[in-house]
Amino acid sequence: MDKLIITCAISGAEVMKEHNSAVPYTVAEMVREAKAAAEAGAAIIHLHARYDDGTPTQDKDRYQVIIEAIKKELPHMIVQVSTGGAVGMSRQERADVLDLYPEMATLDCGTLNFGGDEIFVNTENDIIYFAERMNQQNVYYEMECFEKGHIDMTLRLIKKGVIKPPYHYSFVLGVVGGMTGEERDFHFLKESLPEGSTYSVAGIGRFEFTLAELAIKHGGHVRVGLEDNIYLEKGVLAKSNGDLVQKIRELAKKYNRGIATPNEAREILRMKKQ
Ligand code: KMH
Ligand code: ZN
Repeated sequence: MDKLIITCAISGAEVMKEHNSAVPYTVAEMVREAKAAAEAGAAIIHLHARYDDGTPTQDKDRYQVIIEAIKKELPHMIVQVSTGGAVGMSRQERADVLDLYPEMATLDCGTLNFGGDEIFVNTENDIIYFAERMNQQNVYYEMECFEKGHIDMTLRLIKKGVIKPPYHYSFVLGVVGGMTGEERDFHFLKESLPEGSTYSVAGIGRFEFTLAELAIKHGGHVRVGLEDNIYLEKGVLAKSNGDLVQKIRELAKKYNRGIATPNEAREILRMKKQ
């Protein structure tokens, strides 16, 4: 089995300090959380930019400042920017960060309910727009799938030549309105992937660690972080993103999976050399 790639979703766009005071907003807080995640073994930082008051933003200038600050401390780290942004943002707003030619970005592969009245909109044309832009700009994409229909969408777009290899997926499971992250969900999605794909899992809330363990056991990769889950265990808030990554590190030991460095992650995912 390949070494385990741990992604840490340090900030998100919805979780706030009121939920967990470690959620980073300022540039300094972003760097602190990225360093904690890296020290515990994360190879990839999944990043949503925030303004100092916590408001999520896709503004490329804000992203640039945060990425440069992270890279100053962690020059080898893979920074994966979000093109999902926050619920309600327009396609153009979400795409602003792509002007920075990031090394890696998310490609959200379908629409879903996001709890209450919220809908996270990703029309077929949105997906085509983001995929084509990232193809042109040589941005490596991680395809976020919140349910099986999203994988089916990628299969159609692969056939049309819109989505190009290497195929790297992320199963984001447990969102209110999306697919749950039970064991059968995991196997169903994994078995639906095209030949030669790599994948990572991101379990939301209570699914974070159970889903991670399945992926570790079956050769997949893992994302954790305050974006997805704020608890280290039931009723115990994580003190930092590093706590969550550390827990995955311990789980990986149980299954004899080594932990990939950022450069090893680039090899495993068949990313272009930087
Ligand atoms: N904040 C969610 C609405 C992504 O990063 O690409 C979308 C999201 C997906 O988090
Ligand atoms: Zn995200």
